[in-house]
Amino acid sequence: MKPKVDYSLYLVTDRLITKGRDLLQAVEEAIRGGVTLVQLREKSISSRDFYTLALEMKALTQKYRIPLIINDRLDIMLAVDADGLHVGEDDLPLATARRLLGPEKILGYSAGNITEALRGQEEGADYLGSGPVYLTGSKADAGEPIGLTGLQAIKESVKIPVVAIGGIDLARIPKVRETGVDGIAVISAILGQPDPKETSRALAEAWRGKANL
Ligand code: TZP
Ligand code: MG
Repeated sequence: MKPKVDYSLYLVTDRLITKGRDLLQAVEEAIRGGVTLVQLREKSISSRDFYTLALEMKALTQKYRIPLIINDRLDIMLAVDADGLHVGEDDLPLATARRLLGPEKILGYSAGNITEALRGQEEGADYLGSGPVYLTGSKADAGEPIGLTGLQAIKESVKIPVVAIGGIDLARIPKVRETGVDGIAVISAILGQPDPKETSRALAEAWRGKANL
């Protein structure tokens, strides 16, 4: 049986945003602060370096018993036996990825509109990453923000979990949460901050509706 996944605070990595600090250390602090799953998403990196980093990230996420998702690279996902794969429109087709992954692994899909969301659900995605909700400085080709209205429309069109991504920070959490989505995915709101542990704790508390914003 596929384990039930807590998508509430989804950390997506970018080793270039940690301002010189070690990525693994920053991710460990973030997990200790309350991150519920991690996606290793690294661009401009050799296959060998990606593989080595993925192995290290696997050991880390295993230590804290949270899932590790690999962005795009099915070969690396299989090589390190990660918990899942995240693909977008320009990557391997979902059905192909699902066939190679088997039924037990988590398969995520980037959906920026209802058409893509329905396709993702139809073709075997376990969850959708939807955005960018707001403007983001972390993905050059992210496209126009879909806003809270676009996000809510996607959430209401599918049965699988939807994770909001793009420009989400502490102050924006209440409004994002009101759309009914299952979690938030962030890069800079955690890895771009000086204290990833405290920032993650604040984001997790805000998601649970406990913070004073
Ligand atoms: N996909 C859509 S927006 C985005 C990705 C990977 C970047 C999110 O980064 P940030 O810093 O949380 O806006
Ligand atoms: Mg991709």
